[in-house]
Amino acid sequence: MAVAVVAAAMVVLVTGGVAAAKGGTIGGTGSQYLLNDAFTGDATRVLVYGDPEDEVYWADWDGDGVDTPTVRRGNSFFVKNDLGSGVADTVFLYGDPGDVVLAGDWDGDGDDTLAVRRGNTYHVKNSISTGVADAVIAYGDPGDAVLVGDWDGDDTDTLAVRRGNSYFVKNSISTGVADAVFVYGDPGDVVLVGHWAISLGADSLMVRRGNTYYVRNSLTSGVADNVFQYGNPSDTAFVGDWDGNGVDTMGVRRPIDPGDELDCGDFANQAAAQAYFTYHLPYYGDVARLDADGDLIACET
Ligand SMILES: [Ca+2]
Ligand SMILES: [Ca+2]
Ligand SMILES: [Ca+2]
Ligand SMILES: [Ca+2]
Repeated sequence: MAVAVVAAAMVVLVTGGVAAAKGGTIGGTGSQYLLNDAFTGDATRVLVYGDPEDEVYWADWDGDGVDTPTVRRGNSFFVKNDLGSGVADTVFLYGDPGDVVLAGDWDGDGDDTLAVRRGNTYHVKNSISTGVADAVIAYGDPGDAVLVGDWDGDDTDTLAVRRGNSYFVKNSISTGVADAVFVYGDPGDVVLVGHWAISLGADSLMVRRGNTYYVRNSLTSGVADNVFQYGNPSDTAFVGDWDGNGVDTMGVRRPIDPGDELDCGDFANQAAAQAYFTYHLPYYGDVARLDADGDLIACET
């Protein structure tokens, strides 16, 4: 892996776009997850889990090589360890309800566990259990977007902070300056972290623009090594290893298509109809045909 620059100090202060980070919550809405084991074609697995507004994390909770979802409600985590339908396999409590949490394999033993972020301090825990942190480190600034990945290929996940389109990579769970700095994409890009091919030694980035993804195979500046399209621009995208082959591929989160099942009379008031219309519009258009005159106001008469 080429190292672009060794940072003596991180002094650049640029606020980038929202980073969809490996490690953090995937964001978005909907209880349907459409996964693909390659970088082309249609979804090969469709999973429904949790509720549409749940906070969701995808990681390898049991160390079998397959990434699966966990839903967080307050400080309760509902872990699913396979990609089938059904209820949680495990429920555990962790941190405080308002904590920012990140998932990663901090100790390289194969399973992903949580770290709590408070400002620029990270309380790293190497087991899925309540109790004191195994390590507490400081990195970057409190407002930094942070990414989790195995940047050097030693099987342990560590942090990188993003400022605009600059990435400050740290290869150990320790306080200190960045081990490498590089630039990729634009400041407003959504960025995803993954291991894109067996032949690659470490994780690297892809940026998302609409439903087009620009994959870079190294932590260096330069043009994309692979460009592909997946899903719809309105989807929430995330990445993971769904078949356990060591390669991370695409998933998207999207609400379930409710079909044309409701009419204006089924809603308590116009506001409720409008909320339903607005929520589904980006994914399925006017699915319940609530906006007959096409002015984007539902059930106004
Ligand atoms: Ca797993
Ligand atoms: Ca671990
Ligand atoms: Ca590493
Ligand atoms: Ca895979």
